[in-house]
Amino acid sequence: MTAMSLVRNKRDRGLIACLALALLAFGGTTAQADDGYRLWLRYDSLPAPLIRAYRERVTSVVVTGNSATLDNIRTELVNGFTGLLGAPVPLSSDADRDGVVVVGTPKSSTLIAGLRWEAQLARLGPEGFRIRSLKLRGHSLTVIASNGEVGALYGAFHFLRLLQTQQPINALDAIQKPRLQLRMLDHWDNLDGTIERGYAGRSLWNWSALPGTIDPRLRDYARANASIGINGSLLNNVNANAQILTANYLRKVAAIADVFRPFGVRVFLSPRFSAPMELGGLKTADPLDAEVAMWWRKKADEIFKLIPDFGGFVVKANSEGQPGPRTYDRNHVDGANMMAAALAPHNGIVIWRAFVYDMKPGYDRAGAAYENLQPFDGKFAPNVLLQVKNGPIDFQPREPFHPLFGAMPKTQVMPEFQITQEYLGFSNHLVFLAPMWRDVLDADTYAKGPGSTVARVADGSLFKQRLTGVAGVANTGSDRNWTGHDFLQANWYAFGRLAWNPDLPSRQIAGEWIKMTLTHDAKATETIARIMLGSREALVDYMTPLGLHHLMWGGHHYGPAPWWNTFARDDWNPTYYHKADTNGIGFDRTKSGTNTVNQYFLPVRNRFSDLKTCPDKFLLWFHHVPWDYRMRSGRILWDEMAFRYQRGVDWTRQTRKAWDALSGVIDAQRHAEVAHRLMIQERDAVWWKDASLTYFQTFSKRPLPFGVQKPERTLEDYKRIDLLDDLARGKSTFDENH
Ligand code: GCW
Repeated sequence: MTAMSLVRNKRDRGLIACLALALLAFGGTTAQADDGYRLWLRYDSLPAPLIRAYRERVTSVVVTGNSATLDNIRTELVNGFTGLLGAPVPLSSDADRDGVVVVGTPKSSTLIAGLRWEAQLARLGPEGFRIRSLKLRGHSLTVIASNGEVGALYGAFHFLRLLQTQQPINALDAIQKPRLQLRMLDHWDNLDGTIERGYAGRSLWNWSALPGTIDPRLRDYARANASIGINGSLLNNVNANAQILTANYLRKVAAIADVFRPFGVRVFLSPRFSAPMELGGLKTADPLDAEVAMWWRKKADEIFKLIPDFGGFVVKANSEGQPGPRTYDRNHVDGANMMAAALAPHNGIVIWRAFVYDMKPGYDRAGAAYENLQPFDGKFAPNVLLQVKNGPIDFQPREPFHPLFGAMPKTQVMPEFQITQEYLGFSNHLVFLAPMWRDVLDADTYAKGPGSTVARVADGSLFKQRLTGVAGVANTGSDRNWTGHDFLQANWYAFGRLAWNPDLPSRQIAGEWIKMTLTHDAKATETIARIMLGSREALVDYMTPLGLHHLMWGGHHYGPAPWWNTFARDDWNPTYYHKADTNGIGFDRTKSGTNTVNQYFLPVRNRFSDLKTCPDKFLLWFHHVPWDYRMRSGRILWDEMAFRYQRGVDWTRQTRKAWDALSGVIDAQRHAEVAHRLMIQERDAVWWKDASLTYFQTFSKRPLPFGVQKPERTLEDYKRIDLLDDLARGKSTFDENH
């Protein structure tokens, strides 16, 4: 009994092969094959009527001045316009005719200096920009200006996006400024080229070839980030190897930083807390030891000498076996502030992770970070940010917002999202994550009364936070299309867009991405947007409905294993999280249980605590509920759960059909790739539903309600499926012949 034999795989594989062949034969008329490498920066030519309209407004590009960033702007605009408008758009030196696009800063461009926009540009900062259509000396121009060259680059990408998404450009008057200062991708990349929780190939950093050989792909990575405003990149795993701080590796890091700099991306590193012992030969890494502090100061000096704009450290300490200050009976503030003091003279920062939990008898992991960190509010140095995961457990398909948001008014807090899909079907499942992040950003903490949303905590407006930021654990890798599944490029894109403006609606982000990446066909765009916007709820339905969480196979976290109870650490076992018994199911976090619901402000606390007001989506997160409990839908809990699992499966089937119908619209290569992964997604959804319901049924002892398909296997069969072999071999999809 194997995973693949769970589905009618042969028939499905045959179907997809036929489809791919048919598309290869006939697809040439509609769309060329595409390997996805170009992401959302494709610049294929627009429809003829639009080209005619845009050409009046885009006749040449004027970017004066010399710098690597200005070079990037020139290249991007010339390539972009030429591609989109189907004929060369040249560079010129003067704005002496209609349709010239002028880009730069008051320093780089005398034309821009002459506009006297200083006051406004100053308010927008070095990354903000203004775009205006105006008349100058009788000519119609478009001016893209910023106080900083990177801001001008962001403006150039913004303007290109207007064309890519077919917006009007003749009467522009737009200003934009990023709402969050640090917009970071965190790479959990190991020095041996593997990526922890990475599902799209190997690390993009080729450490053994650096610094001598620079993979051109590094530039493309930085460029893609700049196009969506991402300005920071943590290069190594937070489960850190001390070697990254050796002189040898720092030279390699500096070479990467040189490539990223002209795109406005600064590098960060994750230091191992015990590095003074491992690299410096000290007897301790005690943060209050003078020699230790001195070692870090010298290390910081060394780094900044090589990389003057180095961002700083991201630290995982005393978490999941990592060393930290508590190893020496010190606390998190002692550790963070010691490192902050080393970086402060160079304007570097420390991002201290709040992902800290210990195991005590009868303890609730969901309350751990709050218990560990909240008492230190107001104690962290001014160049420290506390990085808090979106939810209190660990990047589950659905969690309520983390109770630390709003609870540390005197601490600079930044959210951490996971773009890579550790718990969400790896790179095999199509799930658009913007709606999930929106849920968290829009969640009202009530920390200062109504309207105290997580977005307002993050952007600093709620507590006048000086440094702000957001991090996303990257889903990129060496796969040709960067993210394994073509659709998961949308999550990289969405992360950048939300980091720039945490109020952007998911629908808008999806719409932009589809038009830039897949198609302009109106009907197809609508279908694809519908798929993307419904995908997260569907995944929650077929994996962990009604507030269930952490039911994944131990270790690799791919398939269902709600029965799993063999880890020595209780809180790594799914049984710890669902607590199913013959009476019911769910984790009681109210007064009658662990009472960690108490960490939320009123009235959120009461809303979650009361069974009557707790939203269905969080029901089993906060409550242990009897199987025959009457739900809002009128169904009893068991039936509702089964119904939701089925609904998730149904979605995957409908989605496959809808995608198949787009075969003439999307290029053959990406269409077939996506179709293949949707087949896997359906297979997995069925597997999740059947394994979970079969297992939970041993407690509920109730029949499946009408309309829910019967599982084909026994519980013992489901328990025997073991994917460890495939995953250990580094495959991002199952072996077809497993
Ligand atoms: O989600 C868990 C992952 C670990 C990860 C950890 C963390 C980098 O299973 O692989 O380690 O979170 O965020 O530190």
